[in-house]
Amino acid sequence: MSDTPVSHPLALGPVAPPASTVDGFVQEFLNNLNFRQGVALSTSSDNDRYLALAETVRDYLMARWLEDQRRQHERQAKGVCYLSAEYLLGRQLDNNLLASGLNEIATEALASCGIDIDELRRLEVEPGLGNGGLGRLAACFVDSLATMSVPSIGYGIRYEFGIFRQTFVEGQQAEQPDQWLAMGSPWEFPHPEAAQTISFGGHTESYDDDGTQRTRWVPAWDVQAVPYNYMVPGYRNGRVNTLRLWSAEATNAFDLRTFNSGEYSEAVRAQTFASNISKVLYPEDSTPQGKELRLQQQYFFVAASIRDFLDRQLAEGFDLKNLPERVIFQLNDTHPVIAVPELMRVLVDERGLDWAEAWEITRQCFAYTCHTLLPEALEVWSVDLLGRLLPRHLEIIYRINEEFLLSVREQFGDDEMRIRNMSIIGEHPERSVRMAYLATVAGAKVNGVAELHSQLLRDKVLPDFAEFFPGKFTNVTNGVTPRRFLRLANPALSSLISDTIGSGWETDLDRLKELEPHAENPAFRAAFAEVKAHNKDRLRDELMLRDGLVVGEGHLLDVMVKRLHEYKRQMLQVLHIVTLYEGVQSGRVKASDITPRTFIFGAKAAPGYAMAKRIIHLINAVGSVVNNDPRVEGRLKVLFPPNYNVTLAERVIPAADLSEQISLAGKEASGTGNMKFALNGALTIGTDDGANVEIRELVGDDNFFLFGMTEPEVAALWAKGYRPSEFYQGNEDLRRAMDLIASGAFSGGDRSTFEPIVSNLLYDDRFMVLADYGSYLQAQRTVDAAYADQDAWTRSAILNVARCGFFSSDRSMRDYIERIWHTPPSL
Ligand code: GL2
Repeated sequence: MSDTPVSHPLALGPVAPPASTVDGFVQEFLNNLNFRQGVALSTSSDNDRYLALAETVRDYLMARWLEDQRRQHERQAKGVCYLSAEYLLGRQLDNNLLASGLNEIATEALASCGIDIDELRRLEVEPGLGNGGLGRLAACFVDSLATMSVPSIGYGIRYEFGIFRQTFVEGQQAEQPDQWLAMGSPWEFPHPEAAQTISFGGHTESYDDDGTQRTRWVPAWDVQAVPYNYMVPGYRNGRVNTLRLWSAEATNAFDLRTFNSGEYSEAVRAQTFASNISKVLYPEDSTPQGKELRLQQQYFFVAASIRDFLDRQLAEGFDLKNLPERVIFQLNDTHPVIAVPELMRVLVDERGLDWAEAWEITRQCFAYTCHTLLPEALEVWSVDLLGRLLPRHLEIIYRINEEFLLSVREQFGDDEMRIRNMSIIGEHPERSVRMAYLATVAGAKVNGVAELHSQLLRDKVLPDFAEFFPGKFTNVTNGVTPRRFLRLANPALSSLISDTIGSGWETDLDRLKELEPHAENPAFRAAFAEVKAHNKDRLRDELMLRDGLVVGEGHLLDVMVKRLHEYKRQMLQVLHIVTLYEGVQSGRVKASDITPRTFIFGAKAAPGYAMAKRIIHLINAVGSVVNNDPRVEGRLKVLFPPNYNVTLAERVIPAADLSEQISLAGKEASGTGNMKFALNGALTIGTDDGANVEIRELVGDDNFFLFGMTEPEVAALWAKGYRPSEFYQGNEDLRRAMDLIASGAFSGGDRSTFEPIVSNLLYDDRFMVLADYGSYLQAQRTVDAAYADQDAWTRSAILNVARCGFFSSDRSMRDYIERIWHTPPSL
């Protein structure tokens, strides 16, 4: 920055946004088309137009964004730094038009230029920088924080390739790279001048600092972390928060001397190596892979974020002892937990605080959210790898552990078993750092993501810690943003709601309660049913256009969309479908007696997860047989559009009648799809798992199809010894369905194709599909009966909407603020 005094009145700011009129919008749009894209309207491509439109929306938000950044820096109010390796954002244009209230103006403005805005909306490739629920939750949270004017920054990684694009080749999943940046990304602002240098490897050494023995880290190599800023507009409140995603680049672009001497690939080696760090999102969902590059990604983004916060967000001369009054770093799962030793390192080695002071600060500045119950999903890093990549951090972790175990001994005596169980360092199968334990020891609070999950976390996953740290454990039930998943995804229902209870529910979702009395009004029920029919038509058009798939007319729409995971039990639904089909093809059941249903699946499998990929293959195989067998008379359809993502979710969810939430009790931490469906008026068929429990409590048993074992029943059956083949023997429908799959009926007579699925269910069945099959089928029959009374069904659907306001992510944010962050909104 130069020291030349500012004299021009315009330069004194704040900057003025373009006029909020159709003319103002047209002017700005054409400016962008001409001056940024370098094209005339008459010669512009659709992509030029999309980019210019996005830039125009941005321009309207810019003044507020700059102002909010300035204000936050000036006020230094306590804020949240949300550290998350994933943000599954979904399309930005729609959301930003909605948030800024520019929808009508923009539509009219573009129409006056001869452009249909809806065609441009379709061009946006959504940034898929996340795997599933966890990443989408982070995106909902930053939306809510902006809407509630909470000072906050989301920090993460700008993956060059997000979650892979899924296609099916002969029914089997194939993965293509997700080139979301190929056509340019108008929503990001790179700031290479604010890059941070992030180091790796090397060794540590102690030295004498004026009589004090200190340690320093002598790293072996480093990379540049370049921030890319994204706007996060609040919903019509004029607030614009920041999402800052880091991209890795080489420190010295490349070695020109080596290049000149002809060793081209050697010369760009460092560049390649560095940019690999943010190259691609790991596509494993819930199960960590323990790869070195993954740890590099994690350290890379948290180190850059902490540095960014300390160097650029704090006022000059800020006393670090007051850090807990200024910030809370929320750890979204264990992925960012290496931030704990990093902050310690910065405070002790770089800022010269003594250990005890630094620890006092650190343990108040972090809080940890756990998102799983699967023991194999709790991340651990081998000491060997961590020590090689981050030698100083390993030393710090050892010391944190030493002091922690000392205090455990003080309280519990020399109970070696307990000490071993609580140690941050595990010994088997190899010496490793248990990141969830580190987060629990360091975090001011630890939360689960639904009531049941938080309780199991306390009682089963971390019981020793819960006893040692009373008061540290809490719950915050997940939520979803009503802006994207109701207002944007379901315009017809949104209009009906606003016409009935007025506007304002978008930011005060409890107001949906006011719909409840209208469930008794036949005219309202008719209008609600019409909305559902309209949404089904929209989905029918979309799936035809996108994939050439045909949704059955007048069918019950039964939807299961989520990652493919054995614990989520897509296989239960497959067995249900095969049971229905087996009845018809064997002639025992008349097709005309079956409730017409279209089953929709959407699911990606981690590329290395063989069983999940087999299940995808089976679903497609069942679909192609069932959909083409004339005996079925078109009454059953199985559709599996590939590449399920946020954009498709926005079309599928509002159209659904039935939401499948059928995980084995005790395995799904929360689920968030379950909330989106209920809010859009689908009835749930589900187990007592995750947030299903809370959904059922709120909507009432009459409006929810419950089935399956409870978590204690699951535990008891395990303890007793689970033999799935007994369930197979004991249930004729199940036997017939399994036998039909095993016979090769869905694999052209080849019995080997799906044999691994069948034998896994018969002899292992970790997630107790066979044990819950009978109860699931029974519940599905109840669904059929309930659906026969359309009016009663609609009434239940309305009550689902009216009673699920609790699941707004705004409420989740209020809970975080009250129970964990203590950060008031700053207007
Ligand atoms: C998950 C849980 O599996 C899911 O139940 C939960 O709703 C989300 C958000 O809290 O987190 N954990 C996880 O690793 N992924 C999830 O979706 N990927």
